[in-house]
Amino acid sequence: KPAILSYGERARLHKSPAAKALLEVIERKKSNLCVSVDVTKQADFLKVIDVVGPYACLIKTHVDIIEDFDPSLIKNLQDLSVKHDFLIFEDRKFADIGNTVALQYSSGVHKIASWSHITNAHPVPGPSIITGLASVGKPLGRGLLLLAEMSTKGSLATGSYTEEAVRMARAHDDFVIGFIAQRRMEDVGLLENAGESEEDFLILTPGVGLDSKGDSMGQQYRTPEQVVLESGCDVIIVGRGIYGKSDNVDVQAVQSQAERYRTAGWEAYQKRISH
Ligand code: S5P
Repeated sequence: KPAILSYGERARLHKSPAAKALLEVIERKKSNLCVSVDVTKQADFLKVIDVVGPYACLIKTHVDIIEDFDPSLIKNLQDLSVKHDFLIFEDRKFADIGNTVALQYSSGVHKIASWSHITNAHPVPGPSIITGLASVGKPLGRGLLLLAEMSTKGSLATGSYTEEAVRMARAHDDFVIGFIAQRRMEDVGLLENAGESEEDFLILTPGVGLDSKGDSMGQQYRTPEQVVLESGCDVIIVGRGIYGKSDNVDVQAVQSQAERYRTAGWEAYQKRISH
């Protein structure tokens, strides 16, 4: 088996500005940790991000759950992204026809494309969802992830659906930079990048927790080691495992969890590339 390339080597080879930027941050900060900040108040949102920022390569948002949203939040988020050197991923999960998703991505209250380096979409409408989003995001140097699999119990995104997602990405690799998935998907030919192929999709994986196996609403957790080492994924996405209970942000606890997951993710990666 040929040696797996490091994040830094992959950054140098990558053609997508968004993928390149993410791989560079990962290498620079020695962090493959994406923190998902699913809290509903601006103040908590910014507080958590300021605490976890130094440990994260990427901050994942659901901007539509912020109750007191106003445009200043975006400016503050961007300032934190510069201060702590991370990229921004609005987890919008677009799922409509091309024309509609282009409007949802560019317009409305949130104007996602103007600030989010990376976003994601369900492949369910077919390739037109990619061309719709690309019409807005590509000129801005943004990148798209397709949801090829989900972390939840009973997910329908399996088998031929997952395969079709990979096929769609390959046909649009000028804008699609990778997948939300649970594994490398080598059965559909997604190889660990060994520098022998032009293709280099990133695999970002939610459903990661060290202390819990799931929640009461279908979420399922695996450990960073299972995700990065055993399943060959590139980035771990961790939410409640880090910020805990959103109604009471304990800065000390949030910081130590971020540090813990960052270390676990990076150690799993080091084991993977040394194999
Ligand atoms: O399959 C998925 C895809 C996503 S993007 N499963 C997920 O859980 N997510 C998102 O990851 C979900 O929307 C949430 O924001 C985060 C997981 O949060 P946690 O608190 O369970 O770690």
